[in-house]
Amino acid sequence: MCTDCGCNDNRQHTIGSGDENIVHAPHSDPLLVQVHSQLLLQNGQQASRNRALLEQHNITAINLMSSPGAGKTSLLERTIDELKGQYRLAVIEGDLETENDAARLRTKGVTAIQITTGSACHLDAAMVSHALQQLDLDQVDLLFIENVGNLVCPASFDLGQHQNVTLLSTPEGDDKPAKYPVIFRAADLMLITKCDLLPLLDDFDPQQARRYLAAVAGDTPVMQLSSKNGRGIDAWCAWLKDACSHQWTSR
Ligand SMILES: Nc1nc2c(ncn2[C@@H]2O[C@H](COP(=O)(O)OP(=O)(O)OP(=O)(O)O)[C@@H](O)[C@H]2O)c(=O)[nH]1
Ligand SMILES: [Mg+2]
Repeated sequence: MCTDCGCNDNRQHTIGSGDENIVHAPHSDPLLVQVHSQLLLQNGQQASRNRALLEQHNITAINLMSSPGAGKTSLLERTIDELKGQYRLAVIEGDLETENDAARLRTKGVTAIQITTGSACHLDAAMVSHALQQLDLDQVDLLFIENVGNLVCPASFDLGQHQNVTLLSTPEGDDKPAKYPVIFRAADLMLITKCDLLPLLDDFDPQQARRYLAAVAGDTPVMQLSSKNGRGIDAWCAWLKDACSHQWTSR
């Protein structure tokens, strides 16, 4: 897909039905590894600058990551309804194409900057830096960054955020933390979304999802919610308020 994170690396791999049939992908070409390392180093430097800028303006930044369609924008719509009167909110939206998500959020009365990445399957710190230049940072308390829908690459790119939130929607299956550990390990909070669908899904067990998460990410907190019926949104907003009350200083 993208040209810089290595996800289009054509390494051979096979997945079988049992452990004996799993062939682990071989290590990449050392030159490729070097290029990726350099890229991640530069990204990290830009992310540190982004974070310092946000902190100069007392802004808390939350990076939302999930597979496509897990409910990131719907959650933001709900969250904006709940918090609009209490915090000055802004959103940076990441998608390959279209301004649809930013347009949805603007109807809620918040500033939303859309980044269209073209072919890149994640946001990076330079893209976020560019978007930050379009915001009046003195008018923002809480900034959401909705990353491109993808359970792999976004985890590798620091954007300058203060907290990572990874969404797992119930129709995706409860085994995703086990299969995509990197993005769940990066999370400061996992949200199990679309919980209104649980009565219809006979094979999503929230306790099993929590166990899979614990196996890869220890005691990362988990919340269950639904943007459709509003259950769990209070606890999520309380978590956000707690994040906003924190005095962030550059790591
Ligand atoms: N039943 C149910 N559907 C939901 C919920 N949240 C979102 N959806 C639906 O899921 C679909 C995708 O929701 P979005 O909020 O656009 O998902 P997204 O993660 O922002 O998607 P991308 O930006 O494309 O990655 C829409 O049809 C939503 O109506 C929920 O809590 N319950
Ligand atoms: Mg979206």
